[in-house]
Amino acid sequence: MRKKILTAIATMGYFLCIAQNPIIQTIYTADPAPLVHNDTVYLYTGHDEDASTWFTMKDWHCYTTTDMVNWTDRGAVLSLKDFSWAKKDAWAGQAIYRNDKFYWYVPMNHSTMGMSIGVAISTSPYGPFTDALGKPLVHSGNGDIDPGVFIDDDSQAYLYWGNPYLKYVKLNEDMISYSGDVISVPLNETGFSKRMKDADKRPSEYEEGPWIYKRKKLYYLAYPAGGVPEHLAYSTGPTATGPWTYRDTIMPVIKKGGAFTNHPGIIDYKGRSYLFYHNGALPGGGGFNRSVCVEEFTYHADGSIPRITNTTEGVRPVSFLNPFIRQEAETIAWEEGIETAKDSVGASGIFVTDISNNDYIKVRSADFRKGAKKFSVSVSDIKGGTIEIHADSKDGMLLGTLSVTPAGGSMQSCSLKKIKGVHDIYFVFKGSNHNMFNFDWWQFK
Ligand code: FUB
Repeated sequence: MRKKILTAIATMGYFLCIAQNPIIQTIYTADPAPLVHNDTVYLYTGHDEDASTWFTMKDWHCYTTTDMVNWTDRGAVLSLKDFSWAKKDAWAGQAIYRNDKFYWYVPMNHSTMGMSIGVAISTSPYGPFTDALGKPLVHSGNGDIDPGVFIDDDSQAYLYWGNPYLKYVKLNEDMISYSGDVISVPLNETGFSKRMKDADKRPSEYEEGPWIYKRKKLYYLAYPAGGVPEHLAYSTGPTATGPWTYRDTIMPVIKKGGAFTNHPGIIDYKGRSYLFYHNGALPGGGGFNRSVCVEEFTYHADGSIPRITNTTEGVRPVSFLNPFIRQEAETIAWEEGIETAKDSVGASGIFVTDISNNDYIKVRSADFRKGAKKFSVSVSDIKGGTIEIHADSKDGMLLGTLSVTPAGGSMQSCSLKKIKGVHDIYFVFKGSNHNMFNFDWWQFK
Protein backbone atom coordinates (compact mmCIF):
# COMPACT_ATOMS: atom_id res chain seq x y z
CA MET A 1 0.00 0.00 0.00
CA ARG A 2 2.71 2.42 0.98
CA LYS A 3 4.50 2.24 -2.35
CA LYS A 4 1.21 3.08 -4.04
CA ILE A 5 0.52 6.00 -1.70
CA LEU A 6 3.95 7.44 -2.18
CA THR A 7 4.09 7.05 -5.92
CA ALA A 8 1.01 9.23 -5.87
CA ILE A 9 2.68 11.67 -3.47
CA ALA A 10 5.69 11.88 -5.77
CA THR A 11 3.51 13.34 -8.50
CA MET A 12 2.51 16.19 -6.20
CA GLY A 13 5.73 18.20 -6.30
CA TYR A 14 4.43 21.38 -4.73
CA PHE A 15 2.69 19.47 -1.98
CA LEU A 16 5.98 17.74 -1.20
CA CYS A 17 7.92 20.99 -0.90
CA ILE A 18 5.78 22.41 1.84
CA ALA A 19 3.94 19.52 3.39
CA GLN A 20 4.05 18.84 7.08
CA ASN A 21 0.45 17.61 7.26
CA PRO A 22 -0.49 14.84 7.55
CA ILE A 23 2.24 14.34 10.12
CA ILE A 24 2.46 10.56 9.66
CA GLN A 25 2.82 9.13 6.16
CA THR A 26 3.86 5.50 6.80
CA ILE A 27 0.33 4.34 7.72
CA TYR A 28 -3.15 5.81 7.97
CA THR A 29 -3.71 7.26 11.44
CA ALA A 30 -6.90 8.65 13.03
CA ASP A 31 -8.40 10.00 16.25
CA PRO A 32 -5.36 11.83 17.66
CA ALA A 33 -4.91 11.88 21.44
CA PRO A 34 -1.81 13.92 22.34
CA LEU A 35 -0.39 13.71 25.85
CA VAL A 36 2.27 16.10 27.14
CA HIS A 37 4.45 14.35 29.70
CA ASN A 38 7.69 15.90 30.95
CA ASP A 39 9.34 17.43 27.86
CA THR A 40 7.73 15.20 25.24
CA VAL A 41 4.49 15.02 23.28
CA TYR A 42 3.19 11.45 23.14
CA LEU A 43 0.71 11.21 20.30
CA TYR A 44 -1.57 8.20 20.55
CA THR A 45 -3.57 7.46 17.43
CA GLY A 46 -5.96 4.96 15.97
CA HIS A 47 -4.92 3.11 12.85
CA ASP A 48 -7.10 2.73 9.76
CA GLU A 49 -6.20 -0.46 7.97
CA ASP A 50 -5.20 -0.04 4.32
CA ALA A 51 -8.02 0.15 1.81
CA SER A 52 -10.68 0.04 4.53
CA THR A 53 -14.30 0.54 3.58
CA TRP A 54 -15.38 0.82 7.21
CA PHE A 55 -13.67 1.93 10.46
CA THR A 56 -11.60 -1.26 10.35
CA MET A 57 -9.17 -0.66 13.18
CA LYS A 58 -7.19 -3.24 15.09
CA ASP A 59 -4.53 -1.39 17.05
CA TRP A 60 -3.37 1.96 18.39
CA HIS A 61 0.00 3.57 17.66
CA CYS A 62 2.29 5.98 19.45
CA TYR A 63 4.49 8.74 18.02
CA THR A 64 6.63 11.18 19.98
CA THR A 65 8.20 14.56 19.40
CA THR A 66 10.07 17.24 21.29
CA ASP A 67 10.02 19.77 18.44
CA MET A 68 6.51 19.31 16.91
CA VAL A 69 7.86 18.56 13.42
CA ASN A 70 10.02 15.43 13.67
CA TRP A 71 7.91 12.48 14.87
CA THR A 72 9.45 9.26 16.15
CA ASP A 73 7.45 6.14 15.39
CA ARG A 74 7.05 4.01 18.54
CA GLY A 75 4.94 1.38 16.81
CA ALA A 76 1.65 -0.28 17.68
CA VAL A 77 1.66 -0.10 21.46
CA LEU A 78 -1.86 -1.39 22.15
CA SER A 79 -4.07 -3.74 20.22
CA LEU A 80 -7.43 -5.51 20.30
CA LYS A 81 -5.42 -8.63 21.11
CA ASP A 82 -4.55 -7.10 24.49
CA PHE A 83 -8.23 -7.30 25.50
CA SER A 84 -9.49 -10.88 25.69
CA TRP A 85 -13.10 -9.68 25.52
CA ALA A 86 -12.76 -7.43 22.47
CA LYS A 87 -13.96 -8.47 19.04
CA LYS A 88 -13.24 -5.47 16.78
CA ASP A 89 -13.28 -1.66 16.45
CA ALA A 90 -10.16 -0.20 18.07
CA TRP A 91 -11.66 3.29 17.92
CA ALA A 92 -10.84 6.64 19.51
CA GLY A 93 -9.27 6.70 22.97
CA GLN A 94 -7.16 8.87 25.25
CA ALA A 95 -4.25 8.19 27.61
CA ILE A 96 -3.37 10.08 30.77
CA TYR A 97 -0.59 9.97 33.37
CA ARG A 98 -1.23 9.58 37.09
CA ASN A 99 0.82 8.25 40.02
CA ASP A 100 3.68 6.87 37.91
CA LYS A 101 1.38 5.05 35.52
CA PHE A 102 -0.21 5.66 32.15
CA TYR A 103 -3.93 4.86 31.82
CA TRP A 104 -5.32 4.48 28.34
CA TYR A 105 -9.10 4.44 27.83
CA VAL A 106 -10.20 2.85 24.56
CA PRO A 107 -13.53 1.76 23.06
CA MET A 108 -13.96 -1.65 21.44
CA ASN A 109 -16.74 -3.90 20.34
CA HIS A 110 -17.24 -6.49 23.07
CA SER A 111 -17.72 -10.06 21.86
CA THR A 112 -21.26 -10.15 23.28
CA MET A 113 -22.21 -6.70 24.65
CA GLY A 114 -21.42 -4.27 21.83
CA MET A 115 -19.36 -1.10 22.15
CA SER A 116 -17.69 -0.83 25.55
CA ILE A 117 -14.80 1.10 27.08
CA GLY A 118 -11.73 -0.64 28.42
CA VAL A 119 -8.70 0.69 30.27
CA ALA A 120 -5.10 -0.39 29.75
CA ILE A 121 -2.20 0.38 32.13
CA SER A 122 1.52 0.75 31.67
CA THR A 123 4.43 2.12 33.67
CA SER A 124 5.87 3.50 30.42
CA PRO A 125 4.23 5.74 27.81
CA TYR A 126 5.57 3.32 25.18
CA GLY A 127 3.92 0.32 26.83
CA PRO A 128 3.59 -2.56 27.06
CA PHE A 129 0.02 -1.71 28.06
CA THR A 130 -2.11 -4.43 29.62
CA ASP A 131 -5.84 -4.68 30.16
CA ALA A 132 -6.35 -3.46 33.74
CA LEU A 133 -9.62 -5.26 34.37
CA GLY A 134 -10.04 -8.18 32.00
CA LYS A 135 -13.47 -6.72 31.23
CA PRO A 136 -14.90 -3.33 30.21
CA LEU A 137 -14.67 -0.43 32.64
CA VAL A 138 -17.87 1.01 31.17
CA HIS A 139 -20.77 -0.46 29.29
CA SER A 140 -23.88 1.71 29.36
CA GLY A 141 -25.20 1.38 25.82
CA ASN A 142 -24.08 0.83 22.27
CA GLY A 143 -22.93 4.41 21.92
CA ASP A 144 -20.07 3.86 24.36
CA ILE A 145 -17.29 5.15 22.12
CA ASP A 146 -14.60 7.83 22.21
CA PRO A 147 -13.59 8.09 25.89
CA GLY A 148 -11.94 11.35 26.91
CA VAL A 149 -10.25 11.60 30.31
CA PHE A 150 -9.44 14.59 32.49
CA ILE A 151 -7.99 15.09 36.01
CA ASP A 152 -9.12 18.26 37.73
CA ASP A 153 -7.01 20.43 40.06
CA ASP A 154 -8.63 18.77 43.08
CA SER A 155 -7.45 15.35 41.76
CA GLN A 156 -10.93 14.21 40.80
CA ALA A 157 -10.73 12.39 37.45
CA TYR A 158 -13.57 12.29 34.93
CA LEU A 159 -14.23 10.00 32.00
CA TYR A 160 -16.46 11.43 29.27
CA TRP A 161 -17.64 9.49 26.21
CA GLY A 162 -20.42 8.77 23.76
CA ASN A 163 -22.25 9.04 20.47
CA PRO A 164 -25.12 9.98 20.13
CA TYR A 165 -25.21 10.64 23.86
CA LEU A 166 -22.61 12.36 26.03
CA LYS A 167 -22.03 10.74 29.39
CA TYR A 168 -19.50 10.90 32.17
CA VAL A 169 -18.45 9.19 35.37
CA LYS A 170 -16.19 10.22 38.22
CA LEU A 171 -13.18 7.92 38.17
CA ASN A 172 -11.75 6.74 41.46
CA GLU A 173 -8.15 7.52 42.33
CA ASP A 174 -7.09 4.08 41.02
CA MET A 175 -8.29 5.26 37.58
CA ILE A 176 -9.67 1.80 36.81
CA SER A 177 -12.98 2.03 38.67
CA TYR A 178 -15.60 4.73 39.23
CA SER A 179 -18.03 5.90 41.88
CA GLY A 180 -21.55 7.14 41.50
CA ASP A 181 -23.89 6.94 38.57
CA VAL A 182 -23.20 7.29 34.90
CA ILE A 183 -24.45 10.83 34.22
CA SER A 184 -25.97 11.88 30.89
CA VAL A 185 -25.13 15.45 29.90
CA PRO A 186 -28.20 17.36 28.60
CA LEU A 187 -27.53 17.96 24.92
CA ASN A 188 -29.51 21.18 24.69
CA GLU A 189 -29.15 24.24 22.49
CA THR A 190 -27.51 26.36 25.20
CA GLY A 191 -24.80 23.83 25.77
CA PHE A 192 -24.17 22.42 22.33
CA SER A 193 -26.01 24.57 19.78
CA LYS A 194 -28.83 23.39 17.57
CA ARG A 195 -28.38 20.62 15.01
CA MET A 196 -28.80 22.17 11.57
CA LYS A 197 -29.13 18.89 9.70
CA ASP A 198 -32.80 18.09 10.35
CA ALA A 199 -32.43 14.59 8.93
CA ASP A 200 -30.14 13.68 11.84
CA LYS A 201 -32.98 14.12 14.34
CA ARG A 202 -30.52 14.96 17.07
CA PRO A 203 -31.10 17.75 19.54
CA SER A 204 -27.70 19.44 19.35
CA GLU A 205 -24.54 19.81 17.34
CA TYR A 206 -22.65 17.40 19.63
CA GLU A 207 -21.70 14.21 17.80
CA GLU A 208 -18.86 12.31 19.53
CA GLY A 209 -15.17 12.45 20.53
CA PRO A 210 -15.29 14.65 23.70
CA TRP A 211 -11.92 16.24 24.58
CA ILE A 212 -12.01 17.95 27.97
CA TYR A 213 -9.38 20.18 29.57
CA LYS A 214 -8.98 23.23 31.79
CA ARG A 215 -7.19 26.44 30.91
CA LYS A 216 -6.89 29.20 33.48
CA LYS A 217 -10.28 29.06 35.22
CA LEU A 218 -12.30 27.78 32.30
CA TYR A 219 -13.19 24.18 31.40
CA TYR A 220 -13.29 23.34 27.70
CA LEU A 221 -15.15 20.54 25.97
CA ALA A 222 -14.19 20.15 22.31
CA TYR A 223 -15.94 17.67 20.04
CA PRO A 224 -16.76 16.68 16.46
CA ALA A 225 -20.09 18.33 15.68
CA GLY A 226 -22.94 18.78 13.29
CA GLY A 227 -23.26 15.23 11.91
CA VAL A 228 -21.30 14.14 8.89
CA PRO A 229 -19.32 15.73 7.43
CA GLU A 230 -18.19 16.73 10.91
CA HIS A 231 -16.71 20.03 11.95
CA LEU A 232 -15.02 20.65 15.30
CA ALA A 233 -16.75 22.78 17.91
CA TYR A 234 -16.44 23.58 21.60
CA SER A 235 -18.37 24.49 24.69
CA THR A 236 -17.08 25.87 27.98
CA GLY A 237 -18.17 25.69 31.58
CA PRO A 238 -17.27 26.75 35.12
CA THR A 239 -16.65 23.15 36.28
CA ALA A 240 -15.60 19.83 34.78
CA THR A 241 -19.24 18.81 34.69
CA GLY A 242 -20.62 22.03 33.22
CA PRO A 243 -23.12 23.51 32.91
CA TRP A 244 -21.84 23.82 29.35
CA THR A 245 -22.27 26.84 27.13
CA TYR A 246 -21.84 26.43 23.40
CA ARG A 247 -19.05 28.70 22.13
CA ASP A 248 -18.23 28.22 18.44
CA THR A 249 -16.83 26.15 15.62
CA ILE A 250 -13.12 25.42 16.07
CA MET A 251 -12.41 23.93 12.64
CA PRO A 252 -15.00 24.07 9.87
CA VAL A 253 -15.71 21.01 7.72
CA ILE A 254 -12.56 20.26 5.72
CA LYS A 255 -13.70 20.64 2.13
CA LYS A 256 -10.62 19.49 0.21
CA GLY A 257 -8.95 16.30 1.39
CA GLY A 258 -11.21 15.91 4.42
CA ALA A 259 -12.61 12.77 5.95
CA PHE A 260 -16.31 12.80 6.84
CA THR A 261 -15.31 12.50 10.50
CA ASN A 262 -12.92 14.73 12.41
CA HIS A 263 -11.53 14.41 15.92
CA PRO A 264 -9.95 17.02 18.22
CA GLY A 265 -6.96 16.71 20.54
CA ILE A 266 -5.84 20.00 22.11
CA ILE A 267 -2.64 20.65 24.07
CA ASP A 268 -0.26 23.39 25.12
CA TYR A 269 3.40 22.56 24.58
CA LYS A 270 6.50 24.73 25.03
CA GLY A 271 4.37 27.86 25.28
CA ARG A 272 2.28 27.23 22.16
CA SER A 273 -1.21 25.81 21.67
CA TYR A 274 -2.01 23.05 19.21
CA LEU A 275 -5.07 21.42 17.68
CA PHE A 276 -4.60 17.85 16.44
CA TYR A 277 -7.25 16.54 14.06
CA HIS A 278 -7.52 14.13 11.16
CA ASN A 279 -8.23 14.41 7.45
CA GLY A 280 -8.28 12.08 4.45
CA ALA A 281 -5.57 13.81 2.49
CA LEU A 282 -2.92 11.15 1.99
CA PRO A 283 -3.16 9.50 -1.41
CA GLY A 284 -5.65 6.64 -1.12
CA GLY A 285 -7.10 8.46 1.88
CA GLY A 286 -10.70 9.32 2.71
CA GLY A 287 -13.35 8.67 5.31
CA PHE A 288 -11.96 5.29 6.30
CA ASN A 289 -8.29 5.97 5.51
CA ARG A 290 -7.54 8.98 7.63
CA SER A 291 -4.41 10.82 8.68
CA VAL A 292 -3.53 12.87 11.74
CA CYS A 293 -2.58 16.54 11.29
CA VAL A 294 -1.71 19.42 13.61
CA GLU A 295 -2.17 23.22 13.59
CA GLU A 296 -0.90 25.86 15.98
CA PHE A 297 -3.29 28.48 17.33
CA THR A 298 -3.46 31.30 19.85
CA TYR A 299 -6.31 31.71 22.30
CA HIS A 300 -8.03 35.09 22.23
CA ALA A 301 -7.55 37.24 25.32
CA ASP A 302 -10.97 36.20 26.66
CA GLY A 303 -9.99 32.53 26.44
CA SER A 304 -12.00 31.78 23.32
CA ILE A 305 -10.54 29.52 20.64
CA PRO A 306 -10.11 31.09 17.19
CA ARG A 307 -11.42 29.45 14.05
CA ILE A 308 -8.59 27.24 12.85
CA THR A 309 -8.03 26.42 9.18
CA ASN A 310 -6.55 23.10 8.14
CA THR A 311 -3.27 23.48 6.23
CA THR A 312 -0.74 21.28 4.45
CA GLU A 313 2.10 23.39 5.89
CA GLY A 314 1.35 22.40 9.49
CA VAL A 315 3.42 23.87 12.31
CA ARG A 316 6.82 25.45 12.98
CA PRO A 317 9.52 23.64 14.94
CA VAL A 318 9.68 24.62 18.62
CA SER A 319 13.24 23.41 19.05
CA PHE A 320 16.13 22.08 17.00
CA LEU A 321 17.00 18.46 16.45
CA ASN A 322 20.46 17.47 17.71
CA PRO A 323 22.23 15.56 14.90
CA PHE A 324 25.24 14.76 17.13
CA ILE A 325 23.39 12.23 19.25
CA ARG A 326 21.91 8.94 18.13
CA GLN A 327 18.71 9.69 16.23
CA GLU A 328 16.33 6.92 15.30
CA ALA A 329 15.88 6.47 11.54
CA GLU A 330 12.13 6.40 12.22
CA THR A 331 12.27 10.01 13.44
CA ILE A 332 10.65 11.59 10.42
CA ALA A 333 9.26 14.96 9.35
CA TRP A 334 8.26 13.65 5.94
CA GLU A 335 9.11 10.54 3.95
CA GLU A 336 8.49 8.87 0.67
CA GLY A 337 8.46 5.14 0.01
CA ILE A 338 9.79 3.65 3.22
CA GLU A 339 8.01 1.56 5.84
CA THR A 340 8.65 1.10 9.54
CA ALA A 341 8.70 -2.26 11.32
CA LYS A 342 9.24 -3.53 14.81
CA ASP A 343 11.83 -5.93 16.19
CA SER A 344 13.26 -6.75 19.56
CA VAL A 345 16.54 -4.83 19.17
CA GLY A 346 17.29 -1.13 19.24
CA ALA A 347 16.16 1.50 21.72
CA SER A 348 12.58 1.62 20.54
CA GLY A 349 12.53 -1.67 18.62
CA ILE A 350 11.34 0.18 15.51
CA PHE A 351 13.42 0.54 12.36
CA VAL A 352 13.01 1.80 8.80
CA THR A 353 12.63 -0.87 6.14
CA ASP A 354 11.34 -1.51 2.61
CA ILE A 355 13.86 0.98 1.24
CA SER A 356 14.06 1.32 -2.57
CA ASN A 357 15.65 3.62 -5.11
CA ASN A 358 14.71 7.30 -4.64
CA ASP A 359 12.85 6.75 -1.38
CA TYR A 360 13.77 9.38 1.17
CA ILE A 361 13.41 10.57 4.75
CA LYS A 362 13.30 14.27 5.63
CA VAL A 363 14.33 15.47 9.09
CA ARG A 364 13.65 19.12 9.92
CA SER A 365 15.72 21.74 11.67
CA ALA A 366 18.89 19.85 12.58
CA ASP A 367 21.29 22.20 14.34
CA PHE A 368 24.84 21.48 13.15
CA ARG A 369 26.24 24.34 15.22
CA LYS A 370 29.91 24.77 14.29
CA GLY A 371 29.95 21.85 11.90
CA ALA A 372 29.71 18.16 11.13
CA LYS A 373 32.20 16.18 9.07
CA LYS A 374 31.17 12.57 9.46
CA PHE A 375 27.92 10.61 9.15
CA SER A 376 27.35 7.14 10.67
CA VAL A 377 24.46 4.72 10.47
CA SER A 378 23.35 1.51 12.13
CA VAL A 379 21.99 -0.88 9.50
CA SER A 380 21.10 -4.56 9.13
CA ASP A 381 19.88 -7.10 6.55
CA ILE A 382 22.08 -5.42 3.97
CA LYS A 383 21.67 -6.17 0.28
CA GLY A 384 23.44 -2.97 -0.66
CA GLY A 385 22.59 0.59 -1.61
CA THR A 386 23.66 4.16 -0.92
CA ILE A 387 22.42 6.98 1.24
CA GLU A 388 22.87 10.44 -0.21
CA ILE A 389 22.79 13.14 2.43
CA HIS A 390 21.29 16.38 1.06
CA ALA A 391 20.76 19.71 2.79
CA ASP A 392 17.46 21.61 2.68
CA SER A 393 15.77 19.76 -0.19
CA LYS A 394 15.80 16.34 -1.81
CA ASP A 395 17.98 17.79 -4.57
CA GLY A 396 19.77 20.26 -2.32
CA MET A 397 23.51 20.39 -1.63
CA LEU A 398 24.98 16.87 -1.55
CA LEU A 399 26.90 16.65 1.69
CA GLY A 400 28.07 13.07 1.29
CA THR A 401 27.28 9.63 -0.05
CA LEU A 402 27.41 6.56 2.13
CA SER A 403 27.72 3.20 0.36
CA VAL A 404 26.08 0.63 2.56
CA THR A 405 27.64 -2.73 1.71
CA PRO A 406 27.06 -6.24 3.09
CA ALA A 407 30.77 -6.41 3.99
CA GLY A 408 30.62 -3.11 5.88
CA GLY A 409 28.94 -4.49 8.99
CA SER A 410 26.25 -3.01 11.16
CA MET A 411 27.93 0.40 11.66
CA GLN A 412 28.96 2.24 8.50
CA SER A 413 30.21 5.81 8.00
CA CYS A 414 31.19 8.35 5.40
CA SER A 415 32.86 11.73 5.44
CA LEU A 416 30.90 14.88 4.69
CA LYS A 417 31.30 18.31 3.21
CA LYS A 418 31.38 20.43 6.31
CA ILE A 419 27.95 21.75 7.22
CA LYS A 420 27.17 24.41 9.84
CA GLY A 421 24.03 25.95 11.27
CA VAL A 422 20.41 24.78 11.08
CA HIS A 423 19.27 22.71 8.10
CA ASP A 424 16.61 20.26 7.02
CA ILE A 425 18.34 17.00 6.08
CA TYR A 426 17.20 14.55 3.42
CA PHE A 427 18.45 10.96 3.41
CA VAL A 428 17.89 9.91 -0.19
CA PHE A 429 18.28 6.20 -0.91
CA LYS A 430 19.77 5.05 -4.23
CA GLY A 431 20.36 1.59 -5.63
CA SER A 432 18.92 -1.19 -7.70
CA ASN A 433 18.07 -3.50 -4.81
CA HIS A 434 14.60 -3.49 -3.40
CA ASN A 435 14.76 -3.60 0.41
CA MET A 436 18.39 -2.44 0.25
CA PHE A 437 18.88 -2.57 4.04
CA ASN A 438 17.12 -1.94 7.30
CA PHE A 439 17.98 1.42 8.85
CA ASP A 440 17.95 1.67 12.64
CA TRP A 441 19.64 4.92 13.59
CA TRP A 442 22.06 7.66 12.46
CA GLN A 443 24.44 10.21 13.95
CA PHE A 444 26.65 13.06 12.70
CA LYS A 445 30.07 13.82 14.16
O1 FUB B 1 -12.24 6.04 14.38
C1 FUB B 1 -13.49 5.46 14.53
C2 FUB B 1 -14.52 6.51 14.89
O2 FUB B 1 -14.54 7.52 13.89
C3 FUB B 1 -14.18 7.27 16.15
O3 FUB B 1 -14.47 6.55 17.31
C4 FUB B 1 -14.95 8.51 15.95
O4 FUB B 1 -14.58 9.55 16.79
C5 FUB B 1 -14.68 8.80 14.49
O5 FUB B 1 -13.47 9.48 14.34
